[in-house]
Amino acid sequence: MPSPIITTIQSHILEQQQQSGEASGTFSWMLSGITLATKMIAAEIRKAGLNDVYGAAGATNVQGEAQQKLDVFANEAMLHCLGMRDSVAALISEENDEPVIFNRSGDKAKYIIVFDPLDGSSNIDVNVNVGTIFSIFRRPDGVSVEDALLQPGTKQVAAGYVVYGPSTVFVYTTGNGVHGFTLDPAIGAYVLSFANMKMPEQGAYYSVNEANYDTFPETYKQYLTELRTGGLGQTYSSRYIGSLVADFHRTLLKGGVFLYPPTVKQPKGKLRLLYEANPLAWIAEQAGGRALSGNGRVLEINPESIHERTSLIVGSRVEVDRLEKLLQ
Ligand code: P6P
Repeated sequence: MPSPIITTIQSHILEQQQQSGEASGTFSWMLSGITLATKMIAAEIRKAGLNDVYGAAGATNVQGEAQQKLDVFANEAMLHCLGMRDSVAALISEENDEPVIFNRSGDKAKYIIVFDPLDGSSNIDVNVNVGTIFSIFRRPDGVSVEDALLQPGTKQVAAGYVVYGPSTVFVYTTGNGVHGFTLDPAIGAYVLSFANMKMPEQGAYYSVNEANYDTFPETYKQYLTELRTGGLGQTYSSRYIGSLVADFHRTLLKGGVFLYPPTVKQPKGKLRLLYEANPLAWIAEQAGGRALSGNGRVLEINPESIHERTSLIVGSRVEVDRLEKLLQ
């Protein structure tokens, strides 16, 4: 018999913001902009194939990637729902070359939100999980918006993602642990389904695009050989969905390691620091895991540009510790 007692993400966010000391109401009002936008995106994805949202939109984004129609829809949903929140000072999107800066009077516009509106969208047409990733920073008092756009991941005040899969799951942290909510389509609400998520100390999966193996730096090849030959005291299976949010979500739940090492094509790594690596790194650490860039902790990187890329190794402590030791 299902219980009628539920915890919605709205009530959970209000509790969290009281603990995190963010201004009452402002924070939850802003996060509600993200939950609304992701419900709109989920609804559109569920109809993919019936509503002419398959395929390319005919443009390319700042990354030089062909924008899918759903990329455009998702980006517009996030920009619209968040732009309406007067506590938002600026928005940075994977799909926009430049930041969207709101010249709002007074000091209310305190937050900068960076996001990838629809990560892995090339998988949409083959019905594979995709996701939205976001990260929220405060604009320090007395600092201009422009000067507050590039902050290290340690300064995040909230981070999360939504994975659009068999169910739509919203995972977030404000620094008090990691919590997951499942969208209940019957009532249109995100309902608490994973309280205080903890990443296993060690897992049974490693996740990497093996097609790039020959161009990995030697240390990464040695590491993968160790994983394959029981070097970490157990056998592993390989799982690679090719959709970062889906590969990360599995790693958060089951443990193991996801890695996107430097390659010849992307010597600095492929994944974007601000709206992919940073939010997932913070969630991993809050859940007891770790996240490295190959040159240290992801969260300590001082960004130099809003779309900069990084290598990413994220997952359980045992697996990430081992690679860190090999890299040293
Ligand atoms: P590759 C999707 O395009 C994406 O940005 C991430 O979602 C995913 O982890 C990665 O690229 C996959 O890249 O080079 O393995 O196809």
